[in-house]
Amino acid sequence: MNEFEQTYPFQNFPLPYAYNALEPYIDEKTMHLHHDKHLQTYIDNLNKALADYPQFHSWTLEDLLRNIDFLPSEIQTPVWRNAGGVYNHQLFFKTLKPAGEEATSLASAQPMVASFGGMAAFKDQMTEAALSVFGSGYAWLVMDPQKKLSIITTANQDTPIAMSLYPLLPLDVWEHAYYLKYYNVRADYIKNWFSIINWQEVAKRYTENGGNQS
Ligand code: MN3
Repeated sequence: MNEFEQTYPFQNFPLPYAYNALEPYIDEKTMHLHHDKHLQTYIDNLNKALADYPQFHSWTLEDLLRNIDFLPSEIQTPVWRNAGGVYNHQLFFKTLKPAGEEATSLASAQPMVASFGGMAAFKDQMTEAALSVFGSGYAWLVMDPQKKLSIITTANQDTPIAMSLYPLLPLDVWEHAYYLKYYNVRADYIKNWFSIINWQEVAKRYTENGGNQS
């Protein structure tokens, strides 16, 4: 079972790398707080919201987020916010990797960034989107049902899953993701994030969902 197949009670999966593995781009303390405190709080609150509703205990995060209207109205908001928080963070952490493996990783990116005009153009568009998020949210590389790729932004813990879009790569631009190291300079955090993208993982999601490798 992986992060996205699990059901109630949801649990926090360990990071697929050490807490300090993303240094110097993301610092160890931020990773501890982000994974062990912020993500854990979403998990705890999601479990709390669902505790008295056993009819949803076999639903995955995607089931919950795609069918939020079928939930009793009193738990729609907490489940929406917290299931989104769990899903978005699990994908964010999973699509990062230690710096220094860029060559193989970048080769995996080619089929996806080609549709934006190459890596430089992709970076420009992703950066522009991430800088445009007002307050807390994410920038995303997503795939639509016709397999077309695009870059979108979402607010808070809203997730593309609920918009019939398949998320390939999230960039968390909540201040908790970068403030300890970068303070208010979101642009520097974004610039460095490009060095620690796990493009192999992103490419795996892309092909598993029917993306064209040519
Ligand atoms: Mn976050």
